[in-house]
Amino acid sequence: MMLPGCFAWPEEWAERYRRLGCWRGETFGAMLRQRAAAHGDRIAIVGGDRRISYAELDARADRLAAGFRSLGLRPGDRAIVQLPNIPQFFEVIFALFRLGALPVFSLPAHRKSEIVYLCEFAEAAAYIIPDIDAGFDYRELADQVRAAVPGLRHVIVAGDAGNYTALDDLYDLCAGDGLDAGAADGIAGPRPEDVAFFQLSGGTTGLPKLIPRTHDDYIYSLRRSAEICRLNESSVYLAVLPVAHNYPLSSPGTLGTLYAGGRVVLARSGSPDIAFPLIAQEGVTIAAVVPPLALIWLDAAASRRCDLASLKVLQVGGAKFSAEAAGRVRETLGCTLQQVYGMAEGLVNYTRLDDPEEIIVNTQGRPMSPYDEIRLVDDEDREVEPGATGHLLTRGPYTIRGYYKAEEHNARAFTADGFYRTGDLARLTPSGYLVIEGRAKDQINRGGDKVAAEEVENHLLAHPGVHDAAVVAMPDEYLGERTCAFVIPYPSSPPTAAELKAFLRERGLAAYKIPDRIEFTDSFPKTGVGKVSKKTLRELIARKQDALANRS
Ligand code: J2J
Repeated sequence: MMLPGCFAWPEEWAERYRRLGCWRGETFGAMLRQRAAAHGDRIAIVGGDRRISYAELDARADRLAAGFRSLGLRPGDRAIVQLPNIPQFFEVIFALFRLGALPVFSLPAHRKSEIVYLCEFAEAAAYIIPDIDAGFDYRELADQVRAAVPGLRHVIVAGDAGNYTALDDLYDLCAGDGLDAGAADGIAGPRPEDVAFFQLSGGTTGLPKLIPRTHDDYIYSLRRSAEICRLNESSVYLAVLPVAHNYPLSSPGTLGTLYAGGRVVLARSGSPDIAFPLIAQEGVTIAAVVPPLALIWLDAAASRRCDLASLKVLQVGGAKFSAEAAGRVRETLGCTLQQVYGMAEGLVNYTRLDDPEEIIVNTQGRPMSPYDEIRLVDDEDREVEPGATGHLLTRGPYTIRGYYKAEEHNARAFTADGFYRTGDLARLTPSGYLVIEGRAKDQINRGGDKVAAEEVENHLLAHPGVHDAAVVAMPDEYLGERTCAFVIPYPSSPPTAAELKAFLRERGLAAYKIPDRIEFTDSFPKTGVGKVSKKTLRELIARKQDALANRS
């Protein structure tokens, strides 16, 4: 039975995806076991001064799974995993997979507001964190989360645990009691069709949605991604983006690299000072970045001596990469650019490595699976003319059929026949490649970090001096977009912009969601039917910025 609150694929579709060979009945636990059998001594993960072989990763995942079980974690339990790019991330998630407990992947930037919500909504049994990362003490965050969520049973800390449970101690809690692919002590391991974990949606609503991904569907996406990116045992993948995010996790990402028996190199930051020496030392063959980071790499490579000879593929995705910058990648970095347009809900598109340069530079790729279905429709869900821009809808062997416990939202986010409404505006080239032309969803894409306007608006509305708020994207040369909040204050107690930002921080909102700019106004422009016209607000702020830029 599917976890309550999760939508399974209708049985005839599940059968079809099995018959077509997409879903092959694999699980993450078994996948690691097989890779350890085939490549035991090869290095799977490099992070800091640790080099972990496949055999070691497999054994440590077993020991940790047994430790989690001794602690009281059970199959089906949810664990919020908020770890940075450290090797323990992989030991933790494979241990949870083996146990059949479900990671909920949060980002290192999330704070009290996001984590409390996730713990409550997912009814989490455990919260797994580092001690201190990037100068932030996650144990203090855990103190606040514990106070707000009494149901949270365990806080597990990688590093100095303080008052909490040390991750390190769990490896030896039951020496010798490894979990044999999850089957020990009557615990049946998860089945391939079971939900393996939850990803977070970029979000368009007040609260982020949880995306249930099954072993079968996700492993299919890893296999296809690894094929398209031509990964094999000699591939070395550099992870600079936060590894919990769907893109560096699966496109092909760290898990796709492990699927192919390659090596994952973890970087704590994407800065060229850290990433470039790692590329040279470890012989990195493929790396994945977001557009703002690609721009930094292009500038750095053009202005300094660096040895990037091993790098064959630079993937750029998460937000639109300008054709101008895309055109500079091959010459400046000496590697092939691969554009990646994907989403945690499923559908991922790649330009292929041997595509003509014109396609690589100007498109966001084509679907990775021949069984991905794409529809481009107008506001009334009618197919648009060939070549015209429309709302992109999709359905396929690794695209979810519904968010977790979100019946009402699902009715809007999916069509009756199971297509996901991506919220993106796209057109198809005659050769079947997608070009992303914009977005219809109420979201700001801040250089790959997604900000749901409504979530920020709700926090602003909680301030006693705010009568109304509307959050929109404003163009930004570097990040593509930044966030601007238009605020109608109460005349009796108008807050300042600095006060509002401090207020949002105080409420525990992740830093990337704090508006970059706040504009006070006494009314909002309206659409014909009387709704706030965000289009007009976007145009207003873009004009203001233009005027500013021209003055300086
Ligand atoms: C324009 N917009 C893009 C691109 C994502 C691979 C790659 C990215 C993600 C991701 C992912 C874009 N050009 N190249 O999960 O596996 C915007 C779209 C999309 C949304 C999804 C993967 N690549 N986008 O970014 O769930 O608006 O996944 O719907 O975070 O990012 O965001 P997210």
